[in-house]
Amino acid sequence: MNIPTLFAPFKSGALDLANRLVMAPLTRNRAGPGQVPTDDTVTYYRQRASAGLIITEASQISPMGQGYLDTPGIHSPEQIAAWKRVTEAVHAEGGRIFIQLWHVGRISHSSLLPGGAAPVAPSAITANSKTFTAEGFVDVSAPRAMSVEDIQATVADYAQAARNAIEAGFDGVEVHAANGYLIDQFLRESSNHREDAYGGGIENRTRFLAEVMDAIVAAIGAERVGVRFSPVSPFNDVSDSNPQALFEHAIERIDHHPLAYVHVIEGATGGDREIDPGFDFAALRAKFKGAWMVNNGYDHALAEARLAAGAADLFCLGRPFISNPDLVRRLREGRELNPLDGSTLYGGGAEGYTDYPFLAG
Ligand code: 8OZ
Repeated sequence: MNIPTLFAPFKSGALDLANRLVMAPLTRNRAGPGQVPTDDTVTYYRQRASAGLIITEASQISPMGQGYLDTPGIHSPEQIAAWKRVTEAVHAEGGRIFIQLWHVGRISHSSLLPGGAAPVAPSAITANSKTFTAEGFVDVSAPRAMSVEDIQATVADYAQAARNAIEAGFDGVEVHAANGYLIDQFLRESSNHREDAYGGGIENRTRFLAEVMDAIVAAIGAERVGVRFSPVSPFNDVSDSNPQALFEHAIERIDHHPLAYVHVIEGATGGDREIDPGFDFAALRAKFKGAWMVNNGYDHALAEARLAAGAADLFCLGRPFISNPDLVRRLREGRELNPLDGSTLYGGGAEGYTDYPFLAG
């Protein structure tokens, strides 16, 4: 029997990866003025290029898509030029890199938005959630409900951001449809009370997702597009009475495109994997033809076990990639991992970003 290992190459569609370990998208709040990636960002991603695939930190598609201090964008010429240096550095090391396309919707604060604007959302419902601004952690601002024209303009912003990503040299894009941000706000009952074609039943609540995916696929081709869901996560104050039906329909609706992958957060984001034991991830996967990527609390043993069981193709690790630039080698050789310094996750400079040590030799 030929049991695949995490350390063997993975090929599917346009994905051609050196191994099955993926660096998760990780918000680090270290962009420079103009929300532009810095020299340290280039170094940080270059150091981690031995991941089979890097998914960048969430990067806003437009100024209105920003929700936290100092997160990078992929909408201005300066941002595109800076990301180009990142992709060149990763490619020079033989790595692959997708950028995560992000619109936060209502998870934002007016102080971060153009002209002090209110955040936008499917409905004018304030999230019980906090964000990080120049003043520290604060409650998110009250959003205004998007008009149909706002929705159409935002779909166009996603497509343009995807084109920008290709111009910047990315191997593809991951659409962030998880964690209670804009697309997830449209999907879930708790945040979407619209009475038009974008709200109500599952067919309508999945419409915005489908339009975003269609527009991005038309812009850059399906094989370069992945999407991330967190079907049972309550993160950022979203919930739904029937996530199984909702997310199965979401996948049915986009699976006609030969997408690069679907990426799911199993359980609560950054927390309990078993938050909803009734949710059937295998049934969700059965709706999708392409590569299946999983995330949440994986270590080497759990990833190998789930790979051997055929439960997933690609395994995302987050925090271990922050503190171990050479994580793939450490796992392959069974070496000890550097501990994570939780105090340097968000914001700051090189400390806790580019100064975690590699193994010698
Ligand atoms: C942590 C802090 C800020 C944002 C997510 C983009 O949860 C995030 C995020 C995580 O997807």
